[in-house]
Amino acid sequence: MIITKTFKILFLTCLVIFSACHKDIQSQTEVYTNDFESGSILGIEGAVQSTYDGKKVLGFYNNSGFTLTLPGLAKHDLILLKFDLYLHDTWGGNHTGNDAVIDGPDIWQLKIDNEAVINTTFSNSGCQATYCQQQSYPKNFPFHYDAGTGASRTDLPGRCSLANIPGGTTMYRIDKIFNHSGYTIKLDFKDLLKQSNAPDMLCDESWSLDNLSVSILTLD
Ligand SMILES: [Ca+2]
Ligand SMILES: [Ca+2]
Repeated sequence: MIITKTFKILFLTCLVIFSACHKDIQSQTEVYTNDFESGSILGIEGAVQSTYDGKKVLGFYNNSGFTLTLPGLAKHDLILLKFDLYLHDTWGGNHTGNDAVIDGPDIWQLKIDNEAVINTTFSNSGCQATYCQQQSYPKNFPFHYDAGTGASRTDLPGRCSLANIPGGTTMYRIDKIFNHSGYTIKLDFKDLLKQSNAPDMLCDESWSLDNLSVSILTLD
């Protein structure tokens, strides 16, 4: 298990910093962790607290999101972000609709210090032989993968427009390393959802987030 984790960190490091492939991770320190069960939202702007599937989460968001700012970080070369991202209801991925209805693309973003490091789409449409609203995740938009590619859970119930329908929510366990060395980090989690014919946007499609962890890493 330890070998697998170490290998993964080294592999991801090589993806992030090609010139640093000969370097090893020297230290890893978790500087923020929150499962939101206590209600603590220190350092978070735009926090909305709700319960989904029996767990307290940040959300639900549509055309909005939240910002976590962490000052006073020790010297580091990389950051490791982990979180559970829940996409609720009728996310349509790359689908853009037609002249009558604009229904996408359904974009979700993570920005680090105002730079979008994740800019992707998710789809809950499922895929049949003749119909599939594709998504960009696990790559950035525009890319083409089947709905649900990379998801950790595809059997969760919808929240509002697909309430209680299995598969109406998908969950992605995000676990990524990024370049970062600044004293302060600002993390923006947001969406740019589109659905011009929805009477209630938040009910039509939304997202929430749980189990957020931020670690700083140093290289040899
Ligand atoms: Ca929670
Ligand atoms: Ca949409």
